[in-house]
Amino acid sequence: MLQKKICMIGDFAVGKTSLVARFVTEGFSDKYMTTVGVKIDTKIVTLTGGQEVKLILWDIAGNDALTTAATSYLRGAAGYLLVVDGTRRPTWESALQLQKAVMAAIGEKPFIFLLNKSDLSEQWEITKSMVNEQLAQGHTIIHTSAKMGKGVEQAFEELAEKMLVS
Ligand code: G3D
Ligand code: MG
Repeated sequence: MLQKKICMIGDFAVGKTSLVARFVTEGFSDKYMTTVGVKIDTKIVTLTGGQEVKLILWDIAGNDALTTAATSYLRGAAGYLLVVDGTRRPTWESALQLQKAVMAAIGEKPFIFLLNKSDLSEQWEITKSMVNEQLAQGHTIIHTSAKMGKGVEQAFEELAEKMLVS
């Protein structure tokens, strides 16, 4: 079966681990911790054309010194999810910086911005114009809530589709 590595990218506490946990517990999951501070989950998804692909999900474990833009973490990734905490605007600025850093490290690969914690709409700090600026550049943005399970499956599946056509 086709296998594709996906990296979770973004600041501390934006919800990377929660998104992976939400996604993989809806199906079968293998999980193991490497010695390098990375947690790896796998999940098989079926794409719209019926093709199956095994997603290998890489997530930084705990408060290791390793950062999500580290080359050792990114190596071999077919795509990545840039996670933003919608209630903390600096995490959005971070994601934009990280996207440039990741592209410099591994070249142009499919990615999607996730505006996570969409259930906390009263504390929302991401404006429409910030979103529109990215959309105008052809980037994909999906609102997610790891807490409510909203948009999570869509996010991983849409990235999988992008990786297979690229
Ligand atoms: P990280 O892996 O990016 O560091 P985590 O982030 O997945 O550990 O999440 C950080 C905190 O945000 C956690 O809270 C988690 O429960 C919370 N969180 C993650 N996703 C959502 C979401 O969609 N909505 C809300 N309301 N909270 C979310 P704690 O308190 O456990 O540290
Ligand atoms: Mg984490």
